[in-house]
Amino acid sequence: MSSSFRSLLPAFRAVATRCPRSQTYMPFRTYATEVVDHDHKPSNYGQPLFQSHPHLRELKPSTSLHTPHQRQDRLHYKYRQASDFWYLTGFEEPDSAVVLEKNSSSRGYRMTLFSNGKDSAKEKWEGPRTGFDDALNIFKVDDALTIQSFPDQLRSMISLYSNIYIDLPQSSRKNVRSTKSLLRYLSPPVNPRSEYETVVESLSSSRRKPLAPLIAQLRSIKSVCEQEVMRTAADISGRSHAKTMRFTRPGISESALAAHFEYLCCLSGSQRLAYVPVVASGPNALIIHYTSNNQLVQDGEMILMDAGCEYNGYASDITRTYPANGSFTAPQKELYSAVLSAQKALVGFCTETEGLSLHDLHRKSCDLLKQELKQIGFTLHTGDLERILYPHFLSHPIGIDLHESSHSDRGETLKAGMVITVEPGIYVPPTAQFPKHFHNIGIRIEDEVLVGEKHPVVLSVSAPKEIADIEGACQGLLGLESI
Ligand SMILES: [Mn+2]
Repeated sequence: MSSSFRSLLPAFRAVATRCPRSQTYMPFRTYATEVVDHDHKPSNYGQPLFQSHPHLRELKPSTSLHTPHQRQDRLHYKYRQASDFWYLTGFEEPDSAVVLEKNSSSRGYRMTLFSNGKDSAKEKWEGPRTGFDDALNIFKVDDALTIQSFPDQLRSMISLYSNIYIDLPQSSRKNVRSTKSLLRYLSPPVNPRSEYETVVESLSSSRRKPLAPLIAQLRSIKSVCEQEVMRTAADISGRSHAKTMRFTRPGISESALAAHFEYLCCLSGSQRLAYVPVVASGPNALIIHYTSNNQLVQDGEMILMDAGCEYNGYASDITRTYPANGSFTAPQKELYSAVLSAQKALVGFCTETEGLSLHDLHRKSCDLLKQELKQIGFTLHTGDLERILYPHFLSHPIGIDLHESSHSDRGETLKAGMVITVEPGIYVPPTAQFPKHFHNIGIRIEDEVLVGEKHPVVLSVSAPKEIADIEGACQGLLGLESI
């Protein structure tokens, strides 16, 4: 059984739909009396302040930081169905639940969907809802019932079975015995809580088994249809990366690039971004999860852009690193080539016949990057690579969720039909142990790879990756325009 209610919001989605602060791209000047940390990247502060972000004039100490309107905006988020529930049903409305009962029918199970159903008064304000008759026909369920009847129905169903697969909400999993937290989760406000109490008590018995690990196994192998949707999602993101490269010029803000990317994805039919993009110019690229995206791009810097859209329920995840002015400098080119050749070798290992796990691939990525770095003049001591230069993992499974890894095992061998990311990176801090001409350069190259039996398929091929292609995209030589 699986249920989905509106009370759980993945934090990143709340952030993703927040409106970016408006910014100005005009050249600015400051005055000798203003204390400004010129060109300081990364910023010294945990928020944009006038000292680090002088182009944001509203941050001048005399201006108030927030308005009540901005605070209210942060409370809102765009509803997104729980992934496992959507995988099983395709149903996107909030306040819904589904029960699958094993039986001897030709299908092998009976499916009951609970939802709000039609309500003309509410629909006038909130938009249309699917009626129960339509639910039967469209979502191929055996029964479509009102969510109001869920506690009663669940109670009678539970008494019939010895094994009940159900996932408790994350927030109450830490304290499963806390009936109150589960009640808050299970209760739409209209139902008397006492009804749920009885049901929850019967669920707390030893008959209850976790459902999520079983669904995770199913979700890890993508059907041909899922592969096609993921290829489209990656294509939309890849083309948007290429066009954003063309759109980039020194002086533009990181947030303008993020907004441009999102705009392009939406134009191509994407419903939303799959995550808050990282648009890190220059030394900001050394911060792995840099999402403030609120500084200006300088001439001579590179931009590390980790961004992907969601399309028809599936996430995409691509990272490219490219020169702001369209041409790599010699050290940028040298370090980029090192990461690129490791990345391409790693993609080649993403087949079932190689028999590798994500852990194996990660170990290979460390070995390959060490070899590459030594060839371009790095002297590496134990731990330098893993702790300083490449502090993150190589890969994660991707699908309906960006990181489909909560129940996956990094030690499991790759199978045909899995989709994983391959994303090695090198981030060189300005310390004397590393060659000076690479200081403050951060590079990550991330593709989405469909594991094949004998051959890997790179889903994110539309995003330029070779040096000549990147410079061509930036300079407009590939026939690509910025919109
Ligand atoms: Mn990723």
